[in-house]
Amino acid sequence: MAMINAVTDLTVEGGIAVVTLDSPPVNALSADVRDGLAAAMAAATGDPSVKAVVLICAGRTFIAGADISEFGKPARGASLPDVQAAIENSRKPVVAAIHGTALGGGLEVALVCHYRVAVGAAKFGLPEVKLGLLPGAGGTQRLPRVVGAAKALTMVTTGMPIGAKEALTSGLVDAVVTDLRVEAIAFAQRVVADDLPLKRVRDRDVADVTPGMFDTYRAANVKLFRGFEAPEANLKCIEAAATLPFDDGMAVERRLFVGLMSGLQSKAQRYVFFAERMANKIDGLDVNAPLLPVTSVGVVGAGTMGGGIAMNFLNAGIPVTIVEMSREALDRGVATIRRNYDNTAAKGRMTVDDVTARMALLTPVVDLDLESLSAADMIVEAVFENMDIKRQVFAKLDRVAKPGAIIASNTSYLDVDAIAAATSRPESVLGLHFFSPANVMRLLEVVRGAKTAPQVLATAMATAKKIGKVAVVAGVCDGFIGNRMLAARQREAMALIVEGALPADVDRVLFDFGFPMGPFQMSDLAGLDIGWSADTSKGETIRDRLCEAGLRGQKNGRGFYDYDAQRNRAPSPIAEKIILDYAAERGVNRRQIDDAEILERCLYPMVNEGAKILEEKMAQRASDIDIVWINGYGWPVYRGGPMFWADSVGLATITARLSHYGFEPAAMLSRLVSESKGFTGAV
Ligand code: 3H9
Repeated sequence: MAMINAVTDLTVEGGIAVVTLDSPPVNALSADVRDGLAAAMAAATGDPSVKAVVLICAGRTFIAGADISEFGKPARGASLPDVQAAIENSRKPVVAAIHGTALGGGLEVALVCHYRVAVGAAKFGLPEVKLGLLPGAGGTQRLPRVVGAAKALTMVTTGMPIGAKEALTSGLVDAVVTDLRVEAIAFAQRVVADDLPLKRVRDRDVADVTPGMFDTYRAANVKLFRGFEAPEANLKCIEAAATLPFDDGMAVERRLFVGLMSGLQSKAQRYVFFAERMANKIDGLDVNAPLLPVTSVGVVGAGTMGGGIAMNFLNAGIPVTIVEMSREALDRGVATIRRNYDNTAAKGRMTVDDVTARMALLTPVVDLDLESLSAADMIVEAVFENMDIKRQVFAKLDRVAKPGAIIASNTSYLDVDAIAAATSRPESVLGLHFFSPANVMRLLEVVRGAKTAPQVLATAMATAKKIGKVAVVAGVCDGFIGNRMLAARQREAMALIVEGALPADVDRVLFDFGFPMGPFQMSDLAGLDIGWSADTSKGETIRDRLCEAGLRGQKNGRGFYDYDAQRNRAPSPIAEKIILDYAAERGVNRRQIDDAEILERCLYPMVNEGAKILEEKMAQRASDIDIVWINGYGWPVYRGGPMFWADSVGLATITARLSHYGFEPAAMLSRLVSESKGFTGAV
């Protein structure tokens, strides 16, 4: 065995040079890997005893892409195109041996090999679009020459990978094997023995091109691609592959790649990639400390939230006992879970057997004393959002839960320390704030109480990862990270409609910014009467008056908007009159409010609140706040989250505009401005 460099080995076995890359964690194409590959190819092609080359990776995966952490830094090491040319133009056949995920630059390296073999669990994709990019190493020109224009178009614009079976039928791999190394070497020997041709993908034609296919695809995905620059650039590259000679297509790819790479959207999306992984890390916690077991879970409450929470654990194969106070509520909750699974199965996204297996993991119990939860490792309370009720539940749980069990509340804004104080073991208590629908939304705020034990927190974070959530640690404060900042936005949105804007103006501005909907559409969707009661309503707020007038939001087709049977909306004249009357009673001289003011007044106070959250150490880092807003509230990922976005706008501008509108800028904002720094250091 010859060591080429720290991450590359070369052995020659039976006339086949086996080049092994070993650069944990994911064999990304760092300068070392590129250098190693270049040197290994030179050594293999220069060695007369070598008849063919196998390129394989050690560790958990084949090359998972370019090394994203190198982007934006000065270039060093061998260039990727040179390495690819050395492989593609080699007179000796090169076989890629693929396991794990061949993604991005990894697949682009595989595509310059003459043959590809893979294990059955391997995945293949060009996910650059998720980083606001396009495959910049020939992927957009070579992939359609192998799998056809239509499949390549879907793969590059969605970034979704395909499995080995599909890769085999579409010609992306030549064989699916079991013992990768052994069978890849045997494959290479066969290529040599049978004198099979050196198949260069670049020499093939693009199949599957139909007239108008690009315009049709563009039109069909308007909603999905709204606001993003990268999907259209990816589409243009596949169009170029379908219509231009290879080298001209490569030139189009390069030009569009460079444009995206230097733009703010890709910078934001690359930042989010690392921010998401960073969010799972807890400052000051020993990563090697043992975790508590979570092999069974209890859920208190089978309402919408409780049912959705239970599904997360069932999906991960963890048995759940779900308790309710009445048979009727329990049956309704279980039926909803079952219906959700049945719907998923009907769409072909899970099998009927999967549904049966998941339902078999669920034990529904009518249990006032909660004693059926005595064996659970983790218990999540999801009862009505009321402190007295929550404290009663926690006092009961304290009596029945086994020692060491984690006891969590799904509260969305209540004081987790006050809830923990209802038990004799506040160290075992924390908040797990799931977002609705809890089985769909990726975000989980993990609320660390004053007395929560580090091991309990670490176990909750690990469990969150296991059930597929993006977890962010929050401190105990009103609304935690997400709802606290949302409240700042809601206050301003309401003020704006009193001062002169209409709900549809505010919603339009925020939709155009990139949110899936504006605040008033969101209120209508959630229901205007949440937390409202006819008995206590005093008509003091616009919301009170809307509810008193029978407007409830989407659920009765009347809210800030009127809705028809297809949920098409039109601004409600009743709501508008209520707003105008309300303003008139307060002597407000309504004025024309422009879009810039709407945007600034909705978003800058959120940034200000985010700064206070950081000052108070309620979030560990600015990027955690961004992860909350992207995954829980529809903040457009291409704008990087509120704190990244604030940096891109400029904190001096934001501070000045906050003062202009009468807000007191957070001390942290003023400090950062005086130090010429940003929140994230990423812009
Ligand atoms: C590209 O290829 C451009 C090209 O077209 C050509 C340009 C000329 N770079 O996700 P995990 C780190 S663009 C650097 O937790 P998993 C990650 O930060 C790239 N680092 O593991 C983490 O570090 P830490 C196209 C990377 O098992 C650790 O690896 N490729 C990269 O859940 C583990 O990651 C992609 O977009 C990278 N490319 O998932 C693929 N990838 O431990 C991006 C990972 O310090 N990667 N890291 O937090 C993934 O999708 C997943 O990481 C993968 C593994 C599926 C591979």
